[in-house]
Amino acid sequence: MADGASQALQMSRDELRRAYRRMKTIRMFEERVEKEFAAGNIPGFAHVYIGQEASGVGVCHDLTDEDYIGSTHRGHGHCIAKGCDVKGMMLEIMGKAGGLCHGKGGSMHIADLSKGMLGANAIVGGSPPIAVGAALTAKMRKNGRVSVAFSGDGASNQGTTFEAMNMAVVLKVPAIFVFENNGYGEHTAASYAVGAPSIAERARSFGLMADCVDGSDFFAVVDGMRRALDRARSEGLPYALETTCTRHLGHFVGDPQPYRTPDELAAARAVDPIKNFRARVTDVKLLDLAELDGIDAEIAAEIEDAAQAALAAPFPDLSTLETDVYSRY
Ligand SMILES: Cc1ncc(C[n+]2csc(CCOP(=O)(O)OP(=O)(O)O)c2C)c(N)n1
Ligand SMILES: [Mg+2]
Repeated sequence: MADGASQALQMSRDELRRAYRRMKTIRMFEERVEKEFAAGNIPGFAHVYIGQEASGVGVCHDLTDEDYIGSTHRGHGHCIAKGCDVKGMMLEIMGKAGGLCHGKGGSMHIADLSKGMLGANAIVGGSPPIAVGAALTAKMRKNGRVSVAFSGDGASNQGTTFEAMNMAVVLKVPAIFVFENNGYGEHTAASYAVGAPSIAERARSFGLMADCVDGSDFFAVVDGMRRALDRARSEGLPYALETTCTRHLGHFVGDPQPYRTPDELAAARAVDPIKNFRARVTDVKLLDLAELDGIDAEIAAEIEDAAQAALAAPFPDLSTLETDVYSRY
């Protein structure tokens, strides 16, 4: 397997810029979500993706708008990685009428079918069955699309996930199960709750080809996904990819995390996919720090604009209360 530096050399500058922009947009978007949540501007719950950016962005790097992803309750990063509009997301999370789902979905139900984003999902283990259904559609229509189910380590223990993996093998569909193992399901350590030696190992026992990569290393994730995509696109078969990540913050915004020691938290936060990426691409002199800092400034302005627009926007009108609730066929 090529190391990160040589993999960076094989990507165009535009590809690297796009990857950095997506990862940094996720980071700054989530920092703003934390702030607006604390200020009381976001209803419900918010689960941020800080520390896991390389996983979502690496997984989506070679996907097109036609490929599908199903997401989780921690879905903002997956949406941004798949190309969803940041302003539309901020409006949605604040419950505003101009949001991607007209302000009726909120943080845990953002969907954007124009980007192949089938939806965040508050049901832990909810996305694997949906992604298998989408993969079956792709198979029957012979359109070459693949379908990715994002799940966490906690979701990897759910019966829905087991059924979906079995069905993907039986039906021979191009479904890719991505397990983002950030070490915790809420407040319970994966080392306690995942009974198998590893999540990838357990997926293999279902008959899937499976792999485990460092989810804080964008290049390692892209590399793993290329193996998964090759199998899904050329053979139409499923794959499982475990990405090991660290959750820099609590389960939800405001979680005081009494179950993690200060040393453990400091070690988790020291693993930073964005710092890692900056070091890799500047080492090989493909991008320089000034250019990356310039991208940061552009993203900061974009997030500020999105937040101000969302704060100023109206809530949905009462007359639309019953629209967008059920799909009509
Ligand atoms: C079916 C179901 N059971 C329990 C919950 C409550 N719950 C919300 S998030 C979560 C933990 C999920 O952990 P993991 O899959 O590792 O994702 P992470 O939060 O680490 O991203 C639980 C148990 C739920 N939303 N749905
Ligand atoms: Mg987890």
